[in-house]
Amino acid sequence: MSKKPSPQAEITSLRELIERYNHRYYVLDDPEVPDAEYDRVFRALQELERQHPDLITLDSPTQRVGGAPLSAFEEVKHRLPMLSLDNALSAESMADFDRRVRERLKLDGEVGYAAEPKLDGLAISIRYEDGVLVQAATRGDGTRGENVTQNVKTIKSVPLRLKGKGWPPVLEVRGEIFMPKAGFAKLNARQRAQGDKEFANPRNAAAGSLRQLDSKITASRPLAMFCYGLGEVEGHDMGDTHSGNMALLEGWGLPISPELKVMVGLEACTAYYTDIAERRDALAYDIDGVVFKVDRVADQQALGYVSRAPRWAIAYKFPAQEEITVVEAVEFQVGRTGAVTPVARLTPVFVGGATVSNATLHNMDEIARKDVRVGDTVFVRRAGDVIPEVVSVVLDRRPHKTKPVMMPTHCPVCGSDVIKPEGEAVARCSGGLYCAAQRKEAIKHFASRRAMDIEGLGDKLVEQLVDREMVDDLADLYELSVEQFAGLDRMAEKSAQNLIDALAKSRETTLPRFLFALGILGIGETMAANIANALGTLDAVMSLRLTDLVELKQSQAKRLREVLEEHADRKTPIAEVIVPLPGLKWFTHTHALLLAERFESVGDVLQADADALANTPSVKIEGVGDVLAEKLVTFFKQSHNREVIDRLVKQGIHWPAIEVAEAQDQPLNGKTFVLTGTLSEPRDAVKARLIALGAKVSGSVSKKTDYVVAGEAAGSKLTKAQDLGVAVLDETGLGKLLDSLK
Ligand code: D41
Repeated sequence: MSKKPSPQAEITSLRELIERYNHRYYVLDDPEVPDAEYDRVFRALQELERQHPDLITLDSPTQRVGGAPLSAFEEVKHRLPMLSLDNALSAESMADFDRRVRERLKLDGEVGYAAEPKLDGLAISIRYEDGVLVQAATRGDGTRGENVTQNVKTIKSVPLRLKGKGWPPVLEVRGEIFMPKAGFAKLNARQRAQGDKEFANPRNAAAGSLRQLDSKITASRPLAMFCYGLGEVEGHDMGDTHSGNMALLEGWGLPISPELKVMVGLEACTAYYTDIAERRDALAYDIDGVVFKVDRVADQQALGYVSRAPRWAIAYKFPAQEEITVVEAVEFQVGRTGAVTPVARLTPVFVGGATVSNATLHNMDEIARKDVRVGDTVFVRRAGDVIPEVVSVVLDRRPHKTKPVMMPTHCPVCGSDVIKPEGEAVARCSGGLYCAAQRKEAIKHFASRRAMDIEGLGDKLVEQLVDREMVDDLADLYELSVEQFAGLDRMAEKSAQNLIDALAKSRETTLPRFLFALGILGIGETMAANIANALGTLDAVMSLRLTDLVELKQSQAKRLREVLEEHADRKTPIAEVIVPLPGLKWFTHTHALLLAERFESVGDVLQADADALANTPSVKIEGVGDVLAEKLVTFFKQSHNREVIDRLVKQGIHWPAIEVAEAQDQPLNGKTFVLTGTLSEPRDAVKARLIALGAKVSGSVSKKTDYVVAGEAAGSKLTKAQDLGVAVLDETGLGKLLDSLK
């Protein structure tokens, strides 16, 4: 029988085990054991340390969160200064940097650079003595920083004790502390739920978290760190290259960037920069450029420093995504659905690689929340291909006598009333297609690539057509002649003819495209396809009744009769039954319409037996609920809509017949898929294939999801699927599943 280990031996082995689990989980992103097992081991260590308090050491994992809140941070003088980084903001200045390096090193050939994304976080210095974390300090002014040891120790990817062998007795590492995007989103959701202030961006959240005097708060924040360099090193030589040194750190359990690579020569560096720029949004953390460092340490020493910045390193930054500028005016735009959106007209500013002179303010609630006023200096943000937006106001720079922005009471385009339904954020122009703005947007949508795909009928042209009253409705488009088109600004005979040809070509379409092109509120591409595939013909769609789509459940029918019995006169026409009915929360306008399709008066409803009152729906369309059903039926009921559709069909718009599949025949019927990450073919193509097999494709993961198909760089949806125990398929897995259905 083996002897029971001493408490000291047991404590040591538990600590090693926990640090190994931490490393696997937080650094390698490859958990070794389930959370419950981790918790068990952790509690066992806590218990042993409680029994033997004399055995507690600073590097014990139980000491990550500990001690009372500080009253202030101590100052720390860096043994070696923390250097700053020079910036390159253009390809030319990046090329200049490389040329200077080659000249100073008197090299003919190309230089090897260690390259990695530039994290948008906070620089930190962490000191290990005899392998144990003894101090962590912020960069401060580069010479003196703040002692944030307690806080840094709460970051699980930072080892409290170095792994393996061969580390120098004194090892100071430098790196960046940051908050991954997913953790930032969760933190802000939590702040919002608690009524606390949200953070503007992950960098601010990381800074705020690291600067907490109470390390328990820091411990609750999802911080991470990557090492990017060395500070003081004593008692042991490090390697000859920066990349080699980073590999050593990695071997000792320190986190380094998974993107770190050596690039030889300027051209390779530029390619690396472009690649990272393209993958920027898919990365799990915010970055603002790429850092290049001459890889050979001897070359670094030969190059030296100028005023605290190494001559051997450069940050090649992405164009700024945030800038400040002035709001010159706030105007209101009317969209296709009548939504009146406030837009800020800005003093033009170069941001995120383009000049921005307009930014969306979303809606009045947003304006009020940010308190944006005309004359204000504001931060504008433009990331990737998203619409530029106003992020916040610089209140210090607000001029005198500004007034809050008000929503106009009348549509700025057609003068109709602007209506904002209670509880909704969006105000709408009530003018419908009477409103030129809505008409323009409806036509632009109709002509767009994914709708009727009328090539060459761009926004500017549509605006002219409506402004000159040449087009009042969608059908008018097909009645125009070459001469009429040629009379427009910037239109030659040739392009007018091209447009006529494009219109002719667009006549051959599909029913889903046509339904989508009509621009019915709430009917997107997927829904249009679902409707077309369920019903097969335009006639079937146009003759839908609410009773075909919406079901009144037995229990609801029963309750409805009770309430009507009590509250309504039998002679009251159904259309006049007051909504909401007292004591019947679910009884909406839709239900009143539903009844009105079948019953004249309250008396008729009361006479019908419960079975007859409860509808059995004859058509089930995936995703079409009560609200959408009502919009759909109402749209096709309106005579002007029917008339436009009739004329479009008379002008030769046609599509191939659709075979209506019996729902039960479809192999993936009733299965819900979520697609995430980058797939090897367009997501829409995969989606279409799944829908064709009867599946539903949803945008978010829930317990009802049957499969999550995860491509490259899948993020939070994949994590959620794993949390909920939803089956996850990679593309190969999906291929196999589809093959098995053949
Ligand atoms: O990702 C970063 N923010 C980053 C910052 C990085 N990847 N490498 C860096 N390398 C250095 C030198 C070359 C001085 C070791 C840095 C920084 N410095 C840095 N961060 C803040 C100031 C300087």
